[in-house]
Amino acid sequence: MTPLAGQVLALSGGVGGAKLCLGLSDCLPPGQLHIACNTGDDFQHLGLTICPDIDTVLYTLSGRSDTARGWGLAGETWHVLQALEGLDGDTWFRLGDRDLATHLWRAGQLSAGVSLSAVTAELARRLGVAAHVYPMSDDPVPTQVQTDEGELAFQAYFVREQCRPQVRGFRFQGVDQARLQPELKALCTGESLAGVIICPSNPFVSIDPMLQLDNFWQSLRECAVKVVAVAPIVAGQALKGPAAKMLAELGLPVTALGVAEHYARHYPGLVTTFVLDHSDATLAPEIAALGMEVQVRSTIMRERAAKQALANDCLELL
Ligand code: FO1
Repeated sequence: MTPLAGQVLALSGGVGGAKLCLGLSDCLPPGQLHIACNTGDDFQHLGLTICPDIDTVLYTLSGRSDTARGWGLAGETWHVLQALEGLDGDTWFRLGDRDLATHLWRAGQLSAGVSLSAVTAELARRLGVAAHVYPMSDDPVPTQVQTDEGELAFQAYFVREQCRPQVRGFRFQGVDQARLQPELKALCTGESLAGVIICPSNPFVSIDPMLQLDNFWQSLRECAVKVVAVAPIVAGQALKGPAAKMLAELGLPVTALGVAEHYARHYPGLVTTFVLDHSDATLAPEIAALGMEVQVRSTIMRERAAKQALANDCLELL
């Protein structure tokens, strides 16, 4: 493909987003890729700041992730967790021994007053990640899941309750006061942005927290660059996580169309191009009727080559 002039911004949650980011980092020269990570999943646990989506992106881009489990590090051991169990400690959220090293290092930095942005940039450098990786904000914006059993903090819903409660809605606590990460703001207001890719991440709990922060989505729309969104639902199923269950419980079609409708309703005019999988090609006319250009591609990213191919497709669409 012809090299893109300018910077590429990807918005990513955990596993699905990180896979596309890995493909993008293979296709783009070092430094041209900027990744905004959702921090709505972040929380305090055992006195540590947990940043699941940042870590999934960093571990994936540095080749360290446990691809079977979908989170944490490959070759992990669990001695600390077992010892904690012996102390009757909180073990519902599992931190492996190697992952704990990341968390202890981050805790030290944060308690010394270093911002989450700076900690993330330094961690990326130490792990050998060339892409710029940013938290969406240095201010906490913890996602609260409104369910038939009341409001639950995101990880209580996701891990402790295994996404079992019925979802009614979401609240991004502090989103009205939080400021967008400064380098992301600069990307939106400068001249260098070539395009935006909304990764195939959960629209409700990975992408919405970012877009609703500090007028981010309006700023992106005003950049007048292409915004390519990749559907996280293929043939009515989320490849990972509760996106399909959430669509159903919120009364939206459990298809790529449901995701496109969500983006069109909440962020009118933002998504210029919607990418869906070949198996969903029949949805193209209905999605096009929402005012988006529709492109049909292979969106399942099992092998490295499939990640690179989808990344290349997205870059060509920019
Ligand atoms: N997910 C689980 O299902 N169970 C866990 O015990 C768990 C621990 C964990 C530790 C560190 C980390 O970075 C992620 C972890 N995750 C765990 C994944 C995480 O809860 C979710 O994948 C994301 O928040 C959703 O993107």
